[in-house]
Amino acid sequence: MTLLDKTILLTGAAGDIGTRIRPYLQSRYNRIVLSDLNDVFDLAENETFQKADLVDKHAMQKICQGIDGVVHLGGQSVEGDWETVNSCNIQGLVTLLEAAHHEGVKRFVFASSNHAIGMYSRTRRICVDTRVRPDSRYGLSKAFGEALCALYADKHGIRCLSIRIGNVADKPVDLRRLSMWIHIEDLFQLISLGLEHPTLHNEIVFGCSRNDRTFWDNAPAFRLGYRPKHKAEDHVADAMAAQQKTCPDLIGENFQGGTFSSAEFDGDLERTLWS
Ligand code: 15L
Repeated sequence: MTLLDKTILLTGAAGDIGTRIRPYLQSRYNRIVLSDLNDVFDLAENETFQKADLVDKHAMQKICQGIDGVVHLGGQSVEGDWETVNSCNIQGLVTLLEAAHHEGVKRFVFASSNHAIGMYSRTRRICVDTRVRPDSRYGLSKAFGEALCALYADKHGIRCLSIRIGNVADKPVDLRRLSMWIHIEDLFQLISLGLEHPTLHNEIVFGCSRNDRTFWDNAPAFRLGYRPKHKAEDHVADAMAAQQKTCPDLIGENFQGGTFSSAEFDGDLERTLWS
């Protein structure tokens, strides 16, 4: 198969999604630059690795040289204290996008998260224009990232796609994930739309497969041409069996963000759910 003549930077390459997505990138693009704070192993012929910290301005400028498109999975991927979230996900993203702009990078795919809208009730069906309702400091950093992408798209012409990823796994691991699971092959489809769609300006899409129980109206993704292949419902028996083994979470079970929503929760449950 002929590979597209593009150089793609993948941050967070040593992480779970980074590791899963690498074979797909390898089979589609000519050159892939992997980056992470941790080591990455088993490089393919068309992969190189640069160990780098997202907040290191000089390292980010160097790494963005000659890059056509960035797939940004790096940073903090779960809840953290303010200092960590600020450094990894706020400062780190600012540094990377600023470097991308400086080096003339044309495309930026941002791994946002369902936790940007995790305080919505599971009874609500929302679209990407529904206002953000972060369920955590981590979720807030993802909402910030989506807004930062808008700024760099509108002011500097970088074509941006923010993917509010649900949950990447071999199959949905509980009841909540039946609504928001995404197979890695479907996620790659979204990523490649971000890297290649000819008229993309700046979009937010939900990163989920063909899930009957979805909380989300994913019309912008379908308009870009997204056609997910995988269905959470094909794994319903396994997901329900796994759900039986999870600890009850009387707060989290109401919210799209699950345990991220219930962590540190001391608010007014009814008022939050119905507003
Ligand atoms: C996320 O954003 C996290 O990165 C991942 O670890 C999962 O917790 C996922 O959301 C989820 O909501 O299942």
